[in-house]
Amino acid sequence: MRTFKNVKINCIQGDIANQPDVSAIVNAANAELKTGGGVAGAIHRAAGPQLAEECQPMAPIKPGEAVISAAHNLPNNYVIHCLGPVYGQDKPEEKLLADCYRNALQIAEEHDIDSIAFPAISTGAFGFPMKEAATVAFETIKDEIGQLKSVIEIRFVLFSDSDLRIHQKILKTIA
Ligand code: AR6
Repeated sequence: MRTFKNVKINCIQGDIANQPDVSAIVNAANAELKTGGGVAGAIHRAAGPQLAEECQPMAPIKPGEAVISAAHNLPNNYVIHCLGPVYGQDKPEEKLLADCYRNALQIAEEHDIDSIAFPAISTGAFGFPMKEAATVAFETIKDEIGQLKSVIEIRFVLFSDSDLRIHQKILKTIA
């Protein structure tokens, strides 16, 4: 766990679709804002079909963009959907991934959200190397932290133990 300017950042191993104590969870979405594999599949399954219905008019979104919806059958208040870059295809990848984190936090602020859980966007089907993605995520969040007023807790939910360890290690090194 690290605290920057009163904002707590922590990393846990778990399922992003089972974080009942945060106000918003972030979806590693597809452009169409439909269900899919990985995070998008888990979130849409848990939220129910109304999630895709609500999102449909907002689609398609572009890499780096974020949009917000209700959470339907999920135990949260909101889902913030981010389209990460496909590694090796959507360029510059690092900027587009940073845009996801920046835009998600900005939307969270606009909705007075106090706690938000992120998955490791782009690191599954989209192929972003885990260490590089974690570095971009934490550096971007640290840069944004001075702008945050409502968000006081940021959680990273990693699927595997090795992904958790990578994130914990990189979080420690952020100056
Ligand atoms: N909770 C937390 N992390 C998870 C979960 C979960 N339930 N499931 C997977 N991960 P991905 P992307 C990890 O592929 O790379 C989808 O099919 C996973 O191990 O979900 O942004 C969409 O429809 C990996 O580290 O997202 C899009 O087409 C990370 O979450 C596309 O994949 C992200 O994996 C988006 O690809």
